[in-house]
This record gives sequence, C-alpha cells and structure tokens, in this order.
Amino acid sequence: MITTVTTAPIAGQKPGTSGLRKKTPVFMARHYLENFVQSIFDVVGAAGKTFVLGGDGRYFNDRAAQVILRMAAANGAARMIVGQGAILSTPAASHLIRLNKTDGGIIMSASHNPGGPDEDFGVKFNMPNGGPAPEGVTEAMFKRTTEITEYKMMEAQDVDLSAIGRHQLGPMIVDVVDPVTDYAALMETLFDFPAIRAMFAGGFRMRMDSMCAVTGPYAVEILENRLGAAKGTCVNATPLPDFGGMHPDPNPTWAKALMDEMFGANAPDFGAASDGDGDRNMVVGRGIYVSPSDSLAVLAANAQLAPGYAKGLAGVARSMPTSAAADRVADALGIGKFETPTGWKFFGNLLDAGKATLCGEESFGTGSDHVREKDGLWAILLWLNVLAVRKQSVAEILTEHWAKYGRNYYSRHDFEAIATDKADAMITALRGSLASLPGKVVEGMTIAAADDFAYTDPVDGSVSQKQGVRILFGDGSRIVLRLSGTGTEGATLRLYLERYAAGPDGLGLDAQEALAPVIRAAHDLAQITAFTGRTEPDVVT
Ligand code: VG1
Ligand code: CO
Repeated sequence: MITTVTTAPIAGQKPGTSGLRKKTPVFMARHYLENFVQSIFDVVGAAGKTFVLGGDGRYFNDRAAQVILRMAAANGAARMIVGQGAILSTPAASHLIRLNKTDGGIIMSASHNPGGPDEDFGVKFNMPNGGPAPEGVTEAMFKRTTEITEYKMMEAQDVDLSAIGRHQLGPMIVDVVDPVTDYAALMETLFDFPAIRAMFAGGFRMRMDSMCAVTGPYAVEILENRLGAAKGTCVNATPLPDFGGMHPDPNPTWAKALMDEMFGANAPDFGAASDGDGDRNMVVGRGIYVSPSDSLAVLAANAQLAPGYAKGLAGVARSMPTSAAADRVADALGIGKFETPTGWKFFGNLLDAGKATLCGEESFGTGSDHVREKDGLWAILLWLNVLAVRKQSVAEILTEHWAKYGRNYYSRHDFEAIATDKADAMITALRGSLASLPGKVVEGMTIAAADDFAYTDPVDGSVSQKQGVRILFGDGSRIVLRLSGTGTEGATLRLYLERYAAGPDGLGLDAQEALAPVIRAAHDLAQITAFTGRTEPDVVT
C-alpha cells in the first residue's frame, strides 16, 4: 500500500516569517506539496507520532489535507487529529497540539493573503509546544527540500473528514474533531463569560467581521450562542474557499465595511475583525480605531480584570517594529518587557519559560500563554471582558490610557509588489548608510542611533540577524524598515513609524498628522521614491 515516489528538489521552498507560502498553482504543481511535507517529516520524524492537521479552509485546503494524511500514514505516523472538514483556526490548532500532548501539527494557511485558484496557499509546522517551528527547524526543513530524492505515499481512498469520530488510514488512526468545541472551552476558562453575557443582555451591541475566513463558526458559537450577542452580530461568518473574494486581512483598508459602520451613524459599541486563519484581530470602538500597538498596551494594563490573568502578568513581549506603548505599561507594572524580531515563533521560548504572559505585534496580532500562536478571538474576548468590567467605552478607555502613559503615535505604511531587485537595492543602500546617521538632523529631529536589529534569544541563546533597519531619534521617534517575509509577489516594503507624545497636550491628533515629520524623514533617509518609484503606500494601518 505504500509507494516510494522518486522526486527531485524544487527551488524556493524556504519558509518565511510564518511557513512556506506560494501561489496556489505553485503548491498544486507536481511534487511541490509532497516534497515539502516529506521534508517536514524527514526533519521531525513521523514514525509512531501524533500530529494535529487543519487549515483555514482556503482553496486546495481539502485536497492538500488528504495528501498530507496519506503521507503521514506512509511515514508511519500513529495518529492524526484533524479538524472537521480539515478546518482549524491557527490558534485552535495550537491549542489542540497542546491539549492532546501531540508531537506537533501541520497548519495549511497563507493567513491574511487572499485565497483561490490564482491566489495564495501555505503550509507550516508547529512544534509540540503548539508554536511555529523556530528558525533552526525551518532552516533544516528548507535544507532537506534541496536534497530530497523521494517521498512516501500511501495508496488509499480519501478519509471522510466531514464525519466526526475515529477513522483508519491503513494502520494510522485519524480522529476527526469539531474545530470549535475545545477552543471555546478554553476561552471559557480565561474570561468572565457571565459578565460579558450580562453586558450583551444590557443592550451592548457589537459587529464581528470574520471576512469569510476561518473564525466564522468560532465567532458565532462563542459570541452569539454562548455570550448572547444578538443574532447577526457576526457577519461574513461562513468560511469560503476564496474568502468571498475578500482580502482577509483585518486592517482599516481591507476591513473597510467594518470601519465605515463603526464611524457611521448608529454605530455599535464595539467592532472587531479577524484574518484568514484567525490569529489576527482588529478592534474598533464607536468612532475610534485602536492601533494594534495600543491594543497590546491597553490589554496588558487591564488583563488582571479577566479571571485567566487575575494573578497578574509575568512580562510583556512585543515585536521590534511594534510601538513601545506596551513597554510603558510593563515599566509601570514592574514586570519584564521583551523586544523580539517579527514573527510569532520568537515569542515561544519566552512563553514556555514563563518570562512573558502577553505578546503582541503591530500587524494585528495579540496573544498570551494560553496557546503558542497569536489569537484573534482571544484578543476580542479580552477586550469584551475589559469593557464589561470597566463599563466604559473604547474611546474612554483609550483616552484614559494615553493620559496616564502618554501616546505612542504609530502607523505602518506598506509598499506592495515592488520589484525585488529595487527593494533589495534600497535596503542595501540604507544599511550602508547607517554608520553615518547618528548626529544627523532630519526634519528638526536628531538621529540618536541607527542599526540593523539583531536578537539573541534570552532562553536558548540563538541569534537572529538583520531583522529590520532601525533609525532612532533623540525625541523618542523611530523609523523601522524591513521587507515582508510572507508575500508571494515581488517585495513588500514595510515602513514603521512612531512618535511619542508625553501629554497632557497633543494626545488627540490624527496619527498621520502627528507622524508627518517622521514620514518625511523616512522618505528622505531611505530614498524610497528614488529606488522604487513609489510616492504613496498601498496600505496604511
Ligand atoms: C507579517 C507580519 C508579522 C506576522 C506575520 C504572520 O509578516 O508583519 O508581524 O507575524 O505576517 O502573520 P511579514 O514578514 O510579512 O511582515 V499571519 O497572521 O499572516 O500568519
Ligand atoms: Co494569520
């Protein structure tokens, strides 16, 4: 029943910030998925092991799942735990890996990238702790893809993944589980559901936009069924293979309908959206947008209001490009603070070691030690818990937060699908100029330091170089530039902009206005237009 298929290495199977992502036709091409999956099994070993399998339901998810199951069986795996219909949100997969003490999991997702026959697909491996494989492991997988000569495949019919319960694939057990149940139960242990239920019962109105991606069933079950939010609170709640043509990235540009509603007449009290695989979140108050960096800081300052965090936080970790707002909260609380490279895999050791309890990224990712992924619905529920206890509006909570800590004005400008050689030339030139920058005055601000961020993991000592160019100004303003590691078309330049206002004056400005000099300085220093021809970003968050 087991065939060994002869293959040859395929170039470019290098995992990026979060797994291997390519155009769907690339993934569907001969041997492509198989080579990568065999490389995963060759590195982590499959014989006798148990893995979790699921994905965000995008086009090719169902067929890829059957291929992965046949390969797992052929490689001697003992058991696979699969979400019904091969569906699992990324945080739910992380939870199942931990709950069942498995040997890891394979998640099929390209997250916030659009899905469909001509859009994106992706595969990533998560470790037994539930978190994305660290760089050392993904590097080993990539190396394996450059040497591979064969893969193993079991000859068998499809497993009926629509049927919850135990199935067999040869000697391998396939347990098909409800994707929502265990995750929803975990959320009930962390948050004050009765308090949130009482808030909804008292007329609190919410809009939850799942963007036709994976969180629909989770959101309906938790928000509408368990917490009593009005029917219809959750929109775009049916996961579709092409996300209904939407770009399932919860930011003001792509979740525009939600933004319009939250800023329109008769806006609900609270709005939220999540991404393709359910690990990102955007939260919006009535008439006020919450930047992800501020969201992390507010949640850190208020986490103790939720039962799961009543004992307080060990520390807060943020990715380097994320604003320093959370650092101010950590300092005030007297707890640890950490600055990591972009990508959730860098938080895993801090969470495992009990050094950090909350983590966040400026890219709409927030999470805690309850799983080892960022978790969109978790963040939305923590906000709801805070709102239920404080009985204030989002605007009031943000205003009080800024008054207490000052405000880190923040924005990210993305320049998408730049020719790779142009983007590389720009970054190379910028790197070359770093040593000459300190002392230079731009837009009236003096550059205090400039470097290329390197990170030494405080737990295992591993070093990650070249994680983003930082230009720090004497007044606390900051510019960061890096190239995306999740895109599938050309290069995406991410320009991160930050400026601190201590208050009490000047806390209520529009972020783009407050950042205008920093934006001009960034264009001046990096020569973005000269190198790329771009004057305006494609996406502003
Ligand atoms: C982006 C974000 C990063 C995030 C990553 C995966 O990476 O910037 O913060 O961890 O996506 O998120 P990059 O390399 O494109 O900047 V997800 O929700 O797409 O898995
Ligand atoms: Co995601």
